Amino acid sequence: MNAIVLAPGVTLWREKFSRAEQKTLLDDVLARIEDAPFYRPVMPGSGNPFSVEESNFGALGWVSDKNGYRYQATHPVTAAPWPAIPDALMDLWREIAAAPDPECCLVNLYRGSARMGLHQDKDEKDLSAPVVSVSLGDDALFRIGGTARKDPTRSVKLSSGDVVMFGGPARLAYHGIDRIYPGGSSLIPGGGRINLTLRRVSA
Ligand code: MD6
Ligand code: FE
Repeated sequence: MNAIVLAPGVTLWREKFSRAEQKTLLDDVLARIEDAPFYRPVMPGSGNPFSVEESNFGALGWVSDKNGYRYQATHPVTAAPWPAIPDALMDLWREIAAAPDPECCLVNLYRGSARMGLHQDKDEKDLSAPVVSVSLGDDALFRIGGTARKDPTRSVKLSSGDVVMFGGPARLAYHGIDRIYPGGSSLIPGGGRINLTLRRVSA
């Protein structure tokens, strides 16, 4: 498929999931969310709420609370184990990642003015595996930089069905979501954007 290399180690596939595949994946995701509802994490220390709501699929979920960031096997509100990662996402990972199976699929829900500040994905023990992310719903302005916070950044609009992979020299690149463009997609009931981020956690 038409892979676009945005920077060394950063690859983008436009509409890797067709509209029909997006709908099937979304239905699967929302069914699993019934068992692991979105909740609003808070920042370590300050306790300020995230503007995104989150959940997870897989053996380990990424969570943030007053005590810090970590991976844990259970939902922080329901205490239930996370649902399994959808097959379509396992298939995607096996097609492009060239690494042992992912253990975490972080699910981010952006509504309204939700955004995600510039960050590194660095809570995983295995930094040799890439991180793979799938966008569904409204467009988003994604910003990527280098491995230092002060490095120059570039911005790219991500649309429903797009897939981004960070690996190798870009595994610890700073990145974030500056804004969502509301109302552009009818995929998600109630509007907004869902991002699914697949990660290998253990070495
Ligand atoms: C998002 N994505 O697209 C947030 N992380 O909503 C991420 O934080 C991300 O897209 C690592 C690799 C790819 C990503
Ligand atoms: Fe990230």
